[in-house]
Amino acid sequence: MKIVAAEVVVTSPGRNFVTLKITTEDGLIGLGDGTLNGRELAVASYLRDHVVPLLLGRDAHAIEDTWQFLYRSAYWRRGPVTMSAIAAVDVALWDLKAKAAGMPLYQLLGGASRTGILAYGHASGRDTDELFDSIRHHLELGFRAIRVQTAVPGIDAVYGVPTRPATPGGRHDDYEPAQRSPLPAEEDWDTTAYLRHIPTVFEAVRSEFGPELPLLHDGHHRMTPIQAARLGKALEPYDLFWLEDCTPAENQEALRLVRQHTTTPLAIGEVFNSVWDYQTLIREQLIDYVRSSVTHTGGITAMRKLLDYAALYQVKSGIHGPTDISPVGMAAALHLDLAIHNFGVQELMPHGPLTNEVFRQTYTFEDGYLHPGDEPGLGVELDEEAAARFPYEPAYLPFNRLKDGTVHDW
Ligand code: KDG
Ligand code: MG
Repeated sequence: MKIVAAEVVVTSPGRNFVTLKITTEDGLIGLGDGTLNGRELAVASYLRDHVVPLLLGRDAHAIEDTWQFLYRSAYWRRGPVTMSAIAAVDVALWDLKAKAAGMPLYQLLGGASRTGILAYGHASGRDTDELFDSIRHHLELGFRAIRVQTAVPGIDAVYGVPTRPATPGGRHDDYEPAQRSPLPAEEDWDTTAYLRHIPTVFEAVRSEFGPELPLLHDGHHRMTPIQAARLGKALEPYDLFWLEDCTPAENQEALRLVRQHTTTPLAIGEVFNSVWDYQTLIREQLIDYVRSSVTHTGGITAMRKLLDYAALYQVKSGIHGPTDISPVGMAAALHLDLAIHNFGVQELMPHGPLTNEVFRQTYTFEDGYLHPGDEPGLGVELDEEAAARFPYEPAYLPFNRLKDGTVHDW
């Protein structure tokens, strides 16, 4: 199955996406997602300028060998740009192998371990009324697990809570962090105000919606270890499914301190890109859920190994699924979710109609559960004519400053 062409498609149907399209000599097409929010063109160049020439003429079936070749021959290992580029190739090759086999990808990964993939949705509000309305809306959509983010008194803009709808006429809980602008937006932050407020929000949500609904929360890397420990402890009465990214986790050992103080389950890793970023966290059982995405962590090949390693320590999956993972990356995640034994939950932030026009998907969401569908391969097609109508537009994630002007983690 010789590779005869590899093209990088950058398109912006509502937001930017980088897609690798690999064609084999018998005309099969494989797709891979290489989208890195706010740094898309770096991955596009890595692929176009450095990887595509290495792919032409290779055997598309040799997935492990291609992965090891791209990882080791670069000499400069890891990092989000490299690992997103490798992921794009890896996922496109798995798509091709499954199409050649005439099977949905999950069959090649060992077959389905479950009938559906529990998904959590994002509820948010500027105040309790808006938040409750958003939770009810998500329950009506069928979600059986819900992430809760709210505004904090005294802070103008908080991660996960839109100050205005992302699309004209959209709902107020329709959140898209990347903003199309020549410069990143500046937001403000105050951890003390946040720590005071969040437990009161969960108390209100539990008394309105009862004890059973699985609730999640994303701390988005903003606390020190001792602050994170305090929040975890304060949230224990509200029985969270998980507290995500409580500290910036470059320092894996920080989680030891958090873990000593709280039984609130911890999820981490959406900004990680290698199993090495988790080595201490998993081996010492300092976390409960792995948040990596297939797109930023070297593809199916690397994620399968990471999740198998996690399984040895009863750590489960919670694959990252925001809108900046394209439908191709999302489909790859769903095939993996269905096949692995240590599945936990899958994030679902649905894409808008423009994105769905460019990427035609077969995955479904019904009654709270996702399924990748049974088309051969990933089950996603790229409409290149539609993609060409939406050229790349510069977009940045926001960043934070404290009241005294210091830059803070966003
Ligand atoms: O690009 C940044 C987003 O992917 C991130 O902010 C989303 O934290 C996020 C989440 O949990 O979905
Ligand atoms: Mg997150």
